Amino acid sequence: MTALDETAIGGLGASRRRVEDARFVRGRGHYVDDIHLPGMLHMEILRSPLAHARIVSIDTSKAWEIPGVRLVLTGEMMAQRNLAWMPTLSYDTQAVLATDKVRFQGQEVCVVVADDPYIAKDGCEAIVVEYEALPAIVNPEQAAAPDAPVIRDDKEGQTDNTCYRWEVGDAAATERAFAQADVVSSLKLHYPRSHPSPIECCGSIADYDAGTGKLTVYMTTQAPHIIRAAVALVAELPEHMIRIVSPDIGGGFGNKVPIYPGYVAGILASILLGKPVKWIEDKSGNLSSTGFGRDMYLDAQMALRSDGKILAVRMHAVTDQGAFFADAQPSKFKVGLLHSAFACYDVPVGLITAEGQYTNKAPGGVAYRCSFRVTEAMFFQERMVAAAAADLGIDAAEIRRRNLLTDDRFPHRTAFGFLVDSGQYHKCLDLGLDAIGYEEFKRDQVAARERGRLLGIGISTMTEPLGAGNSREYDILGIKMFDSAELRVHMTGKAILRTGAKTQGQGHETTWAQIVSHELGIPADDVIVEEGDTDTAPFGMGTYASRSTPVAGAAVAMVARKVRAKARKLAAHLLEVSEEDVEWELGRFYVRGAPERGATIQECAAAAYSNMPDGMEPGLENNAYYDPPNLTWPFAVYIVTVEVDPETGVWDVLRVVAVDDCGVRINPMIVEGQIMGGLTEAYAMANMQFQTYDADGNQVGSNYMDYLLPTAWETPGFELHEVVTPCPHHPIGAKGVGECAAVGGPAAFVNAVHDALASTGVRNIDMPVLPDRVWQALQDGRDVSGAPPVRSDS
Ligand code: MCN
Ligand code: CUN
Repeated sequence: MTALDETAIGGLGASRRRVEDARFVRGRGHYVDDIHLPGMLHMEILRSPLAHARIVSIDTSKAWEIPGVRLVLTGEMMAQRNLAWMPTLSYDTQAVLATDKVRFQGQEVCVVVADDPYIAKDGCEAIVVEYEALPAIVNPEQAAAPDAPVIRDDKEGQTDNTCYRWEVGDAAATERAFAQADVVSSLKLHYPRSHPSPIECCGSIADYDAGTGKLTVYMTTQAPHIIRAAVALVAELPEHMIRIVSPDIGGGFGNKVPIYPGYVAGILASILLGKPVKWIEDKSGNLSSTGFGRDMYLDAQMALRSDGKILAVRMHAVTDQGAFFADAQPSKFKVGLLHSAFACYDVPVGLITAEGQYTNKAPGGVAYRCSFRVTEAMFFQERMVAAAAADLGIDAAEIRRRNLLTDDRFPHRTAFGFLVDSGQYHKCLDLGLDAIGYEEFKRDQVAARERGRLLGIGISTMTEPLGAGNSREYDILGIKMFDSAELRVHMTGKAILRTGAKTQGQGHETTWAQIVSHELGIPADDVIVEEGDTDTAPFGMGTYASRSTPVAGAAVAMVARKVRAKARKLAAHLLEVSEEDVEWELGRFYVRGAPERGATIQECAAAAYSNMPDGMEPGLENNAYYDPPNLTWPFAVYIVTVEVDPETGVWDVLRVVAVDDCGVRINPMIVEGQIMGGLTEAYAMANMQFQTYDADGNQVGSNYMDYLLPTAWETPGFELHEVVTPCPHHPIGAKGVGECAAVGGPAAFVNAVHDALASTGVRNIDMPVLPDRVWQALQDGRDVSGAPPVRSDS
C-alpha cells in the first residue's frame, strides 16, 4: 500500500462536482418556505407608502374583523413589550414597527398574522393608517442642508442628519506630498445603490414551544450564531433556549446578514400565539426594504509625479445610510474597510475622511458582495488610477506597472494600516495583458476610431482584505471575529464535519470535505458537512466578507490535524511501535524504515472505538477555533474591451479577461464559478442594475421590470486565468475569493466605456452606465451624474 492519489479521493485541488447540486438542480433543496409545521400561521407586513411622514393614527379594527386573522401587531403594541426598536449591527437603533414616524418608503408599519398568507394580506389592506407627510430627503447633500428636517428625531441628542464621521491616514504628511506633486488628478463620482436580490427572498418561521419554553427559528440567515446572540439580547430569552436553523439558502450575497423587522415581529407573534408563525417576504418587499449596497459619493485627489508615480491620495467619502445605520461591519470601522483602497499600490501616504448621512431610504448598507465596503474602495481606486493615467497621458497599463507593489515588498504595510500578506501582481498583470492582446487592441482602437468606431479597453487591478478577524481588531457588537470546526470520525472511517460558517450556494459541503480529505486521506465522499443549526454547529460568525475559507476553512484544516494527531497514537498502538517511529502519508501511517507495515486512517478510526490502548479516551473527534493572524489578500486583474455605439450610447462587451490569484485553490471549478458569478454581477452593476429614488422618496427599482438582472443572454463570456501565490499564514495556503470579481469587476467595465469616450473630454458617467447617459455624455461632452433624485417619470 502507498499514499493515495489526492485528486482521485477528492482532495485539495480536485474539481470535484458540487455535492449540493444533486438536490439543488433537481428542485430538491430544502428552503425555509418548504417547511410546514403543524398549526402554522402566516404573517404579512404592511409597509409605508410614504418616505417620510408622521403617523397620526392607525386603525386596525377592520383587520381584526376578517375571519382567519389571528393577530394584528402595531408599533405601539411592540413598544409595550419594549420591542418597537431593535439594535442594529452598527450600534444604532432601527424601528421594528413604526411608532412615531415612517422614515422610508417600504418601512414596516404593522404585521397581520392569519390562517393563510392571503388572509394576512387582506388584513394588511384593511388597516387604515393616517399619515402627515413630511419632506423627503433622498441624498446626503439634502440631508446636510442647514434647514433639513431631522430624520432621526427619535434619538436623544441628534440635532442633524449626520450619522457618523470617520478618518484614517496622515493629514499633515498627505498635505506635504500634495505640495510636491507635478500633477493633481481629481475625480468625483457616485457609486449607486444596488441590491443583492437573491433568488430566495428573506423569511422565517418562528416556533415558540410554550411547553418547553424553547424558541426555534428557521430562517434565511448567513450568520445563525449572531442572530441567536441578538435574539437573546433583544427578546431577553436565555441563549440556550434559542435555536436558529438556517436550512438551504437561495443565495445571500450579503442580503441575509442583517436582522430584519420581519424576523423580530414573527418571533413575538409566535410567543403571543403559541403557534409557529411563517413570514416569507415578497420580491418587492425584498428589493425595497432589505440590505442595499453602496450609495457612496467620492470626492478624491491624487498627487502624482509626471512619470506616473503616485505620491499620495486624498479621498472624501459620503455615505447615504438610509433611515437607520444598519451596516454589518467590524465595530471599529465606520465605513467598513474602505481604507483598503490602494493596498495593492505603493502609495506612501494618504488621508481618507468619511461621513454618513441619514436619508429617507431603506437601511441595511454594506451588503452585496463587498467585504465591508471594499467594493467601493476598489472601484474608487481603479477609477482614480484610470483618470490619473488620462490626465498624465500615460498608458493605463503602464501607470499600474509603475505603482503596483513588486514581489519583494511583502508583507507590505499600507498607508492606512493594513498588512498585505503576499502576491505576484506584475505577473498577474502581464498575464492579463497578454491574454487580451493589449498592444494589438490599442492599435486596432486607433484604426477603428479613424473609421468612426468607438472601441475601449478598461483595466482593473485590485487586492482585497478577506477573512475578518483577527480578533484583536475585528468584532461585531463586541463579539470577536473568529471561527470554528468540529470533526467526528465514525468507527467505519466515515465522518461528519460541522462549522460555524453558513453556505448560501458557495459550495461548502463540497469544499470543506476536500480539506478533510487533504489532511486525513478520507475520501471526500465519506465526509458529510453540516452548517447552520446553532444547536449542533460550533460557534462561528457566519459567511460573508468571503471569510469562510480564510477562517472556517482554516479551522477545518486545524481540527483535521488534531484528529490526525490522535490517529497517530492509535496507529502506533496498532503497529506496536512507539509514536516517534510512525510516519504519515496521505491516508495512512507506516513504520519508519518498514513502509509496508502500516495502518490506514480507517483502521485507526475502527481502533478508536474497538481497540484503543489502555488508558486512552475512546472516540476520534475534536474541535478547533481559529483566530486568523491576518486577513488574506487575493489579487486580481480584470480587463474588458467594449464597443460603444455613438448613435445610441449602447455599449457591447467584446471580451472579458480575468486573472485571479486566490492562493491555493481548494476546488478550481468552484473558484471559477465564483469568479464567473462575480463578473456577471459586476457587469450588471456597471450596465443595468439601477435602484434609485425620485424627489418624493419613491423608490424606482423595486421590481424586476425596473431593476434589471442579467440573464445568460445579456451576460458576456469570461476568459479565466490563474496565478497561485499561497497565503503565507493560512494552514493550506488558501485566500478568499467569493467577492473578488464583483469587487474588482465593475471598474474594468466602466473604465472600458470611458476609454472609448477618451477624446470627448468626458471624465465620469455614473453607474449604471446606461445608454442614455452615454448618449447624453457624447452629445454634451460633459459628465453625467446618476445621483438621486431622478425625475419620477424617467
Ligand atoms: N474556495 C476555494 N479555494 C479558495 C477559495 C475559495 O475552493 N482558495 C471555495 C470555497 O471553499 C467556497 C467558495 O470557493 O466553496 C467561496 O469561498 P470564500 O471565498 O471563502 O467565500 P465564502 O464561502 O465566505 O462566501 C461568501 C462570499 C460572499 S461574502 C458573497 S456576498 C457571495 C459569494 O460568496 N454570495 C454568494 N458567492 C456566492 N455564491 C453563491 N452561489 N451564492 C451567494 O449568495
Ligand atoms: Cu458584503 S456581501 Mo457578502 O459579505 O455576504
